[in-house]
Amino acid sequence: MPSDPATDDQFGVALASGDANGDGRSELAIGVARRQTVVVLTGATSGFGSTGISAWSQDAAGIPDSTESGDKWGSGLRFGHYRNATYADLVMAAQGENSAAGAVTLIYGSATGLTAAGSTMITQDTGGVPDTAQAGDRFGYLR
Ligand SMILES: [Ca+2]
Ligand SMILES: [Ca+2]
Repeated sequence: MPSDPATDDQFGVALASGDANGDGRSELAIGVARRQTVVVLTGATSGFGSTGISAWSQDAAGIPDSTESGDKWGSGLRFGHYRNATYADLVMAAQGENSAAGAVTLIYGSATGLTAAGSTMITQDTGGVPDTAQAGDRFGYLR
């Protein structure tokens, strides 16, 4: 596991399963919202092990925006097939982004699992999305 547990990390505040690498076995995404991190365990015939673990944040290469205290990135998680039927993609909510205006990041699945390539962040200021991002909107709040 990346990093050690600390008080109030909120490890597991959100959970989602989906087959990001198209091998028929689900990956498990775990939100660690107070660490602005999402940990993904890769499904395998032997079950989850110490390999096949990745950690995602807004500071990861190719992921939009940057990590700020209070983003609560990973406070909501969903897998879905937004691009094709084979690889499940992961949507991550950051309800605290920009003074809790909120944001949603979409990371696509691929043959090698989730990839930063093509990842995108959606807010109420994204073209075509109604309204404007305002403090406290909590866009993407899932609960
Ligand atoms: Ca899989
Ligand atoms: Ca941010």
